[in-house]
Formats: sequence, structure tokens, C-alpha cells
Amino acid sequence: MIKGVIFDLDGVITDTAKLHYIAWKNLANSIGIDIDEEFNESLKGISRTDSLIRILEYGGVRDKYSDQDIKILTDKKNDEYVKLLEDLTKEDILPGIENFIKELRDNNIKIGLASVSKNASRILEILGLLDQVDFIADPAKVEKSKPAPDIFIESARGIGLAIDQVFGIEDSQAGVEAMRACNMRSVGIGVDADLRLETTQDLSLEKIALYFE
Ligand code: B16
Ligand code: MG
Repeated sequence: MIKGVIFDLDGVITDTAKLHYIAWKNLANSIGIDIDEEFNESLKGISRTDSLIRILEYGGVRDKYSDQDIKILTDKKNDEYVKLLEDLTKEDILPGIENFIKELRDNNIKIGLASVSKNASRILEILGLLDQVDFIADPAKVEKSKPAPDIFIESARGIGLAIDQVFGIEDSQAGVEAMRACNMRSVGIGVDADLRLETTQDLSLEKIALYFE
């Protein structure tokens, strides 16, 4: 019996990947590295610091940057990203998500968030969804980022449910791996998972319950 659903944010509730891309590209360009949209795909679901490390490795300059340099650069990227977030509106909620959340709430299904974004609460606030979510896992409090399962385990704990009472929804390979690592049932949006759906518009409790129960 499903009692809770754990959402990823970027790529499931809204598409902030395009804003991360603008901010990462500008930051990378400022240190002489160029990235394209294909490379940006590999950053989905990856934490801020790990994303920068991947960019530095891609540019072949990882060993030139100290931990302090990395902190300065990730702060700079985040400053630009946070400014870009202010242009988000309710229109940026991905198709079908508001209806699906309503369906969950009407059925007394708990909702948790397992995003590695430290900006998650602000993004939900801008989208007008903050009061629809029962628990937002704090990525600063979990030891390891996706593909480790920590953020999903913390999110299930936060909504007071066992792993086998929930399923999670992800758009990234790292996120699906994270769920598999703790035996959480997974729905993938455009990515292979226990149940693969092509778009967020395909989400419905009935369809998912039929598959999992
Ligand atoms: P922030 P998710 C992830 O969100 C993004 O996919 C990833 O690109 C980003 O680096 C990460 O959040 C951290 O975000 O810089 O805002 O802390 O898919 O886990 O919701
Ligand atoms: Mg995501």
C-alpha cells in the first residue's frame, strides 16, 4: 500500500536545469572552459560542488583549484543562479504536476522532497508549492549526495514512512541509482527506472498504484 511519494525537484517539478546551465556556462567561460547542453545533462541530480569538480575535470584543470577556490567559484555560480530563479513563475511547473499533487493530497498520501538543491525551499515558494509538501530533506544534513541513497532515506524518515511504503520520482540516472541503492520503488521521467514514464503528464496515482501493488 502506497502511503507516500518522494519527489525530485529539478526535472520533475520544474525544469531548473536550463537555469543551472546558463549559470554554469558563464562560470566555466570565466575560467576558460566551455560546456555544451550535452555536458549539462551529466550534471543533472549532481550536487553543486560535484558539478564544479566535473567541469574542472572536463577542462583538464582540476588540480589547479584548491578547496577554497572551489568554494569561491560555486558561490559565484549560485549568486547568478539565484538571480535567475526570481524569474520563475507558476507557469514553470511541469505539465501534470499540480494535478498529480492534488490527487495525492486528496488521497492522504504524504509528500516528501529529495532534491540535492540547497535552493529547493525557495524554488517551491516561488512556484507556490511550498505548503503542498510535507517534508523537504535538507541536503546539507545528509552525508552523501546522489547516487548515494541518503537524501531519499532522509526524506522517507521526514514523512514518517518506511522505504517500502513510498515510491520516488526522478529524472536523473544518479537519482534512480540512489533509489535502487535503498530498495525504494522508482518512477523515472524519461529515464529507466522500475516504472518509466515519458513525461510528468503521464503521472497518475491509479497508474502507479496498479504497477506497484
Ligand atoms: P543547488 P535535483 C539538482 O537538483 C540539480 O539537478 C543539479 O543540477 C544541481 O547542481 C543540484 O540540484 C544542486 O543545486 O546548486 O541549487 O544546491 O534534481 O536534486 O532537484
Ligand atoms: Mg532531477
